[in-house]
Amino acid sequence: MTIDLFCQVVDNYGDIGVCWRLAQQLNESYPVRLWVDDLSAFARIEHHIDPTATTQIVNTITVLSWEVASELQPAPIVIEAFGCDLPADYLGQMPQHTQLWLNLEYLSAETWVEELHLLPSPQPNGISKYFFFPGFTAKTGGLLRPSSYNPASTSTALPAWQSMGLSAPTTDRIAFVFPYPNAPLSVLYEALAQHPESWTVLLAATAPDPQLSSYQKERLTIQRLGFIQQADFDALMDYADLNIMRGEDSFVRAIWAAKPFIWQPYLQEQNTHLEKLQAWLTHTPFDRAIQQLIYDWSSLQLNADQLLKHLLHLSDWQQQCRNYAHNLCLQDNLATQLIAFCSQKCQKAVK
Ligand code: TRH
Repeated sequence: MTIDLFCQVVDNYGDIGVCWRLAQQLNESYPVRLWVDDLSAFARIEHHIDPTATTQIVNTITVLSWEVASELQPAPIVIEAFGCDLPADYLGQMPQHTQLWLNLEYLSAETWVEELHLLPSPQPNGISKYFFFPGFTAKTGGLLRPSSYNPASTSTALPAWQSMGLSAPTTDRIAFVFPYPNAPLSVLYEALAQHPESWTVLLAATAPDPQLSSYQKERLTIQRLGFIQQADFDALMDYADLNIMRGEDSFVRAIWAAKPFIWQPYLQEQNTHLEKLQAWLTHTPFDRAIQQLIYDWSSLQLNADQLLKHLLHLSDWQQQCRNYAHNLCLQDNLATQLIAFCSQKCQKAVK
């Protein structure tokens, strides 16, 4: 049972970030062909990808450019990520070959997700497409989680500093920061500079250049990263003392790192992203002050004293994050749930 997973890179790296993670986990059970419309974005987060090759195999996964979609037969199981429109020729051929078609939706903690998860929707080519919603509750498709993840013993591996072009930080603490351009980084720098311990800030490739006062320059070490592989990105989250993440994919991975973290959701019109953020926060076991801190980062209301207060009690904050990761682990992860659904549906089709 081959799975075709289709990824369209809309903007940023979340689409390919989620798809690459998912492809590797599904590939533990079924052969996977990952179709990507923008291989150059993929190559930035996975250095084994050749952006000019329309067909290649990386980590035993066949990676295909959308350009060759008319040349190959559709797989028995087809997953489109985030409602991407599949190539027309491919859609036309699906009825002869495809048993199950799924749309992997964006992550949301809003309550309507439970009602829509796994609903079928008949399509013009005659096949029903099922909506698969990731989520935080038992009635959703769960979260992408490393398959070997154990909340009781999270990774203590050293990041591959040299291969990332970095020297190992020598400060007391490390903050790993992957923000949207409007994030209140000046507040972060102000708080970290006042902290009694010394801090290194690892700034992701896409982050704005830091604007520091001379006092902050003395107190803080800033290391700017180039684009690093997703596996290295994850290792940094596991190693850092504070993760400031964004979007969808790095946010979920930060949960499993079980270190103090702040999530900044993808910016949407009319502040819809703040509603999404609030829906998630009310699901978390974080205390009121931590919830407020995370909300205020995205609503741009945060002040340095508020952040510093939590940085001075990092171990309390970390314990809350550990408990949260532990609780969420009681739920099957997204890849396991997807595989179970595919097996159930395809068995029915064979009978
Ligand atoms: O890049 P993002 O902002 O992606 C966003 C969101 O997913 C959003 O929900 C979606 O609607 C929009 O894209 C289209 O943030 P995200 O989701 O955290 O994805 C970033 C991925 O890129 C993640 O897998 C980590 C990876 N990455 C690296 O591996 N190396 C790097 O150097 C960088 C900067 C990122």
